[in-house]
Amino acid sequence: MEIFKNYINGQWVPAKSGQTFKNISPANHDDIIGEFPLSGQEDVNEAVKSARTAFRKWRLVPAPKRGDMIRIAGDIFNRRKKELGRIMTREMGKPTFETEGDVQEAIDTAYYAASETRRLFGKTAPSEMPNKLNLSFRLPIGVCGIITAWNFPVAVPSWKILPAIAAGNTVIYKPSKEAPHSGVVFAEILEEAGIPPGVFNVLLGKGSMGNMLVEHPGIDLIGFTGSTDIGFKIGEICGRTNKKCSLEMGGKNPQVVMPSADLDMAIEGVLWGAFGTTGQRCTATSRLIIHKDIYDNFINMLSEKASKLKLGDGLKEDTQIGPVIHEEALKSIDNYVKIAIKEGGRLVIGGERANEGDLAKGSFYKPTIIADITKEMTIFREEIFGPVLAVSKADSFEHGIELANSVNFGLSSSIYTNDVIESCIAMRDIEAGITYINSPTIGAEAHMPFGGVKGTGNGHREGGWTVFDIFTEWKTVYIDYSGKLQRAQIDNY
Ligand code: UN1
Repeated sequence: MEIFKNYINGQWVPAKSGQTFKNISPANHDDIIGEFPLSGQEDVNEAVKSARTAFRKWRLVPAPKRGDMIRIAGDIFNRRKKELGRIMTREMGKPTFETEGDVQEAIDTAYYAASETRRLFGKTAPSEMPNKLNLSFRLPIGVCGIITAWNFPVAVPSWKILPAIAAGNTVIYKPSKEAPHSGVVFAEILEEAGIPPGVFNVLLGKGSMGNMLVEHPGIDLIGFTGSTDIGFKIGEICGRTNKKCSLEMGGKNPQVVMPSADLDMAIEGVLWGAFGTTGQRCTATSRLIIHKDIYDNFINMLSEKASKLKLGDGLKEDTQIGPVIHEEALKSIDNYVKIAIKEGGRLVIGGERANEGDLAKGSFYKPTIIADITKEMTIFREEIFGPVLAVSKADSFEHGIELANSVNFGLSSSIYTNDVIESCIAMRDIEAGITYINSPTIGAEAHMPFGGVKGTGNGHREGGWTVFDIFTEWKTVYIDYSGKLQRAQIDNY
């Protein structure tokens, strides 16, 4: 069996305790991917020491030079795209066309972050006083702890890690325990790109080790993508330990469909938004809100297409939908479906595990549509993270927007309409960080701000230029060349 290691200070090392954990493929439980170090406090201390030491030099490397290395990392991600795609599919399940897309997002992020190193603009402003210059510019923050989920094992970490390093920070990265191999390849790529020892470190392990990172006084910032429960806990610890903290948490993303929409296109949109990545995206379409005039017809057309989606091992060419991540997730998804039916939801298709033929080897769940969901019901409100779509009826456009907003999350959203007034009102009034007009809730682009409102986030935006607001802070400088003491607020008034 392949044995994997941590990457600390440019060295590949086992956990100090010698302990390991195994990871298996969700598409085939007999396929053991390897043994990974189960890191603990000593490993965290070592990585923090390495990242702190490296920070002293890395912050002084000119930003465009740091950008050159990030650009090379983008080239290597590109070169290894197919191979890395297969590694990711094997460990987390989504089909290779999706995992290659995931790597593509990292490539785009690398090139974007590299170019931003020549554009980390500061500002100058007039002084209140003569012969004085006021300016303000960005500086890196220090050591960043990055903790991410398994569903985008390369793209989501790249959104944080690459801009963090480009801006002059150093990083300790804890990949999810369900996607550790992708984390190892991430380190191999940055190593080959010439990122110096200690600037980027990878620690493999479980949630308890992530907690050690969040608690560690030698870490200045935590960047997290994952569940709302864990995110809120991280936020509390970062408040107590005074760390900057950027949280990307759950979603309950709606697609609203109005009668004026191109219905075939709206169906294609919801099929991809709800069942792509087996519904395991924080941006997944988990609620479909249909205007009453087209409600029955739309559900019929949609369920016919959804029941034909091909489930299978993501490594097979013809697979459209992969497994869910593990048995525990499958049980939780199934439990949500049972609750929905008990609360009065109408099961249209799916609602059970898929175990025909080879599917029995893994954790597969049939694409599921449950109609007549009202806003009081559990599956209207709670994130399921699986291939389950809750369908609700809207009496009017205004009611559709009200339903869209009647949850505690606000990441992504979508409306299908050909009415210009409805689309403008939706852009303004849907409570979400992202609104798509006539396209599904998934598919954010690397150079645009990404993040959510309400229970989804804590006010930060990754992606695009805004990610540098997370990974830098402002230094203000006053240069007085008057040759005498000028007292602000006193001599000039
Ligand atoms: C996530 O699910 O955590 O917009 C990120 C999208 C992808 C990213 C999803 N580009 O769906």
